[in-house]
Amino acid sequence: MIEETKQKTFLGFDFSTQRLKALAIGEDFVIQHEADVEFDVDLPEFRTSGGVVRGERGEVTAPPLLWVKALDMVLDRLIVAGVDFSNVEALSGAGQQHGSVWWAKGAENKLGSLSPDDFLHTQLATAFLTNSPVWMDSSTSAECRALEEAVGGKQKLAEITGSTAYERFTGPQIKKMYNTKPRVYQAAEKISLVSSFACSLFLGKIAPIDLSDGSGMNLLDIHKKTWCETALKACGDETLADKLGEPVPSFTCLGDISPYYVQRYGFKPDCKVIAFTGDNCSALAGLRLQEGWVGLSLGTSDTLVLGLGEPSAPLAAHVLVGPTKSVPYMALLCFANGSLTRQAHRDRLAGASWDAFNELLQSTVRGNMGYMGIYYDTPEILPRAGAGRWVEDARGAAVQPAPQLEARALLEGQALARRAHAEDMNLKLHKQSRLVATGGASVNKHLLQIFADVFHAPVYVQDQHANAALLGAAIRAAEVWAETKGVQLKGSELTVSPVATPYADAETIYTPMLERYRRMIENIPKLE
Ligand code: 5FX
Repeated sequence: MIEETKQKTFLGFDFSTQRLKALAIGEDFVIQHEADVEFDVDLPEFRTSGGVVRGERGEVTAPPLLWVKALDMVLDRLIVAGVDFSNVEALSGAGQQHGSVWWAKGAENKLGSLSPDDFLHTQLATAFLTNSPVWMDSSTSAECRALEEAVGGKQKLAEITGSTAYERFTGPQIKKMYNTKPRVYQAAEKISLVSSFACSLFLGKIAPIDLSDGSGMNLLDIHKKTWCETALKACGDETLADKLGEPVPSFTCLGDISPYYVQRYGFKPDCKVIAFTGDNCSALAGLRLQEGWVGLSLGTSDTLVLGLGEPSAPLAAHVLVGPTKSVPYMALLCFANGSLTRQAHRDRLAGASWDAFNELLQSTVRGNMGYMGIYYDTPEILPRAGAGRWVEDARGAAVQPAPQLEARALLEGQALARRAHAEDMNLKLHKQSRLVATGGASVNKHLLQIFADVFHAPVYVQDQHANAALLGAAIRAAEVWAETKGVQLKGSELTVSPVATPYADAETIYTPMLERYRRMIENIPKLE
């Protein structure tokens, strides 16, 4: 008798700004199938541009029904791609961070009694009270200042919630709704994040907010892992805690998939739904980061995702509760001057060729004979400073050195900045630490070598999938499912060997340069 061996499948979804993406992996975490829906192109009836609708005063929203309809479509596309839903053991997802979904009264009932004969979007057409403010919204500056004041100042809010107040964070957004559209606020049965809203669609009831994405609201006490009463009071009224519900760890198995998907799509009745989380949190899982590791996304801007043991209270950047069991906290750091700045100086110093630029680098030594540079072509976020260029020699005198010295000064300066600010966020590098690079510039081995030396840690490249958040959603589904079942999955390591390892003397060269970098930024004019 031939025994059928069904490959266990895990699904991940990413409700991002411009599209809904879905992916299936096997027990070995290898990608089997993918599908996606692009909001502007596939759902033109919602009239979004880049997945959002822009108002006149910095308001940016998206219609939640667009996301619901996209789910109907992406599930069909997964079938066409070859996914057999009856093999899916568990699913999870990621969502753009900070956006809020305002559920109308009776919405949870609708979620719990969906008919398999009809589309989700027709059954949920009246489930939402308003368009969802999303992370690109910048209209809540007044609410931010008021929240900081109510809690006892910028520093205090950062200590409690992991971030000073930001316009796109959900607390200030809720406060604006409470002040300007009190009827929507009052009528809301529940308020979800995009991630927990998406999870609710699968669960058939309103899903709890997870602690990691919940840390992007300016409302969560990241130490106690409960809502901060003072922040809640400053952003709404006594009903807000109930509207938000109790937050749960991101690695919570929330239960079985709604019967809707069993009857309509052939999912197993016991397919597990794992709490969804924010896209950046999910990326940490997709990069398989551990405590003391660094995710390095080298794009237009450079974004670092850090695995932390303990939180810090940053006046810039964000600390979030960790999305996986092995990472108690994480940090998110964004440097505005990334690849665009690297390219502009490559063009200036070597013409439009990375090979020519890398030759310049090769003709210099590690530590650059003491030449150091800070290059901001665009105003910098970390530290907050205007555009400018500061280059000095070993004695600290301002200079304009030869092109090859500038080439190295630029890249070493960027890597030193990434390490200094990561350490300010409480990153503790240790013997097992590593950097996992993604993004366009992660193909440049010379750049990665500099990062390896400056961090004194090997650099790996995420080569399985460019979208770490999407992959992370499926991996989280697999890992949480395996833990609840007490089984070991074959899910493999990221890559077998690092693409760059630090030279033995790297620490001696770069530790003093880190101190010099700190002194240099002291003297750079800061923006408020
Ligand atoms: C992070 O704080 C952000 O606002 C963005 O990265 C969104 O999560 C993008 F979806």
